[in-house]
Amino acid sequence: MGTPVKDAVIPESAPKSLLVQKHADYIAAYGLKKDDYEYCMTEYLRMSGMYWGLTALDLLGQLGRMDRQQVLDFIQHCQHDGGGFGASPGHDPHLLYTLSAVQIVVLFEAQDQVNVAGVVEFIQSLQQEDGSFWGDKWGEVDTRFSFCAVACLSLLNRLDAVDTDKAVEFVLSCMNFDGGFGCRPGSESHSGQIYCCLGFLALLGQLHHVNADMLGWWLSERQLPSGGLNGRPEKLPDVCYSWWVLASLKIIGKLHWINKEKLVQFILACQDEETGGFADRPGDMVDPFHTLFGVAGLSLLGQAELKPVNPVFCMPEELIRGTGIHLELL
Ligand code: BD7
Ligand code: ZN
Repeated sequence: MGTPVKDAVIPESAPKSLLVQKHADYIAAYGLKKDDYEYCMTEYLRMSGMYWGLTALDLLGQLGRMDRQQVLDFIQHCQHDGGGFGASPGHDPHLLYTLSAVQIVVLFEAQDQVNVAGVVEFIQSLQQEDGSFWGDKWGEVDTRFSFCAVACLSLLNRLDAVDTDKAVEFVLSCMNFDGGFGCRPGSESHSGQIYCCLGFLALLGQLHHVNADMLGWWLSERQLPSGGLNGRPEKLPDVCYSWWVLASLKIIGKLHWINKEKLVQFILACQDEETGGFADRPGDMVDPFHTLFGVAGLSLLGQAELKPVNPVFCMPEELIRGTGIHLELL
């Protein structure tokens, strides 16, 4: 007898169609309950939370429901003199929240409302001799930060500000024998990290370094009998990993290597019919993070009611086209 596969169970009663209006209402209401326990507990990642909610709403075609100026005021309060953004006012600047802030600025086409030159200087100051990036002044290195840096600079059309050759050299040094990528040289492959490294290479026109057949095989092995995808072998499926894995497959031209119908069925089953929103797995509590990646995953799978999503930025394709960014996928 082999080891049983860890997997989710989809109840017969689970939703089978996309609850567009429920999700839009859930997101629009989330930002209003500022005294909520859940809301307060997520202050340390608020800027990303705003990006998740606003992007989900935009993909659902309802960004116009949010107060644009209120969001931009918040963002301005989070920018430091050095140019970087913190998660909330008074929080230290970090590349993670700087990317979320830049993504929101692009969603609202509000590039004139922030100190762009400062953002560029902040990112520039974090690149190291070996091409890697620190996330902030404390010096942690991670391929996520390489992606954040290059994604921000691409959106701001300032890739000239860093040494991209060195940056590529570092990310390639994190490639493993299984074709995947980890957070640093020698770290094990992880689908979140793979997504960041593929997005990074796509933005710099360096995807030819990737072994698409080997990596595509590893990624498609993430699909479980329930139809959901996990992030690493032996883990449970999770809606957000559907996104990291699916977007990665899209970038390397292997989206057809998974069973799309089964994945759509899994993602739809993660919706909460009563509250709106998506959970990580059927029956769990919903949150804005899994709601964005559920919606984005369905968009990548061709869901008609949603705007097409860009697999590298996880933003509406129409906006990325508008920036003039040149993105060559495999
Ligand atoms: C960061 C930077 C990027 O450039 C791209 C992606 C990321 C990951 C980041 C994000 O999505 N930003 O938009 N992830 C998070 O902010 C989540 C937040 C979270 C915390 C707790 C519960 C749910 C969400 N974080 C910090 C995570 O570690 C989540 C946690 C989790 C979600 N589901 C199960 N656990 N994991 C996660 O994002 O994994 C994907 C990932 C890992 C490494 C690199 C890139 C993606
Ligand atoms: Zn998750």
